[in-house]
Amino acid sequence: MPTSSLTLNGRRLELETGDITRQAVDAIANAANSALRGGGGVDGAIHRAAGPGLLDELVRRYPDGTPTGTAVETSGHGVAARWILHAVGPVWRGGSRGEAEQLVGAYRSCLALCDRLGARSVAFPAISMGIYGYPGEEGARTAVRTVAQHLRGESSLTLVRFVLFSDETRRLFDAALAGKR
Ligand code: AR6
Repeated sequence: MPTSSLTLNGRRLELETGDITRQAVDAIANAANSALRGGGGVDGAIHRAAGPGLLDELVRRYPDGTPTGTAVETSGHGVAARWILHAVGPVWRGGSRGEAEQLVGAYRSCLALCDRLGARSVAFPAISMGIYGYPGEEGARTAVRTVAQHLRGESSLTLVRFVLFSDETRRLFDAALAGKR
């Protein structure tokens, strides 16, 4: 599927189908859990691609992990990106437990880290939309809206790319992006 994109304030928001571990961008985001000790899904793939130095850095710098709705950074180790942003999205529990605010928080924390680090490009997976069970349509809309809001303001970022692992997830993000045009 070809890349879809939207330009906001001279900055690009792109959608791509693929594997986030292979992205040549300044930073990639990881859909982690609050313990920050690795896991399945995209977290497992990133740890495999980065190598054992990633877990060593997480254990050393973040002994207590990080709360749901926040993110922390490490270096990229074996991946092409310079930084990995470990974001913790919510587990879906029906929608009345602050899940939406926590999902927004996970994306915003990554975007704020990018600005602090001076990153110009970042790639995101569909945080919480796998093992954590966040409903697809709502998750995609929240992700696109949160990034679009950030790109309309001041930021070091000139490119934000969502890297979607399946055609179904890609379709949900395409629909969310179409709603922004
Ligand atoms: N590149 C891009 N996206 C991917 C990749 C990849 N290589 N692999 C999977 N995805 P999930 P969550 C997609 O389950 O829901 C872990 O155990 C996947 O298809 O990885 O936030 C953590 O340690 C889905 O669309 O993350 C946590 O315990 C999206 O990434 C928990 O899972 C997110 O799915 C976090 O669950």
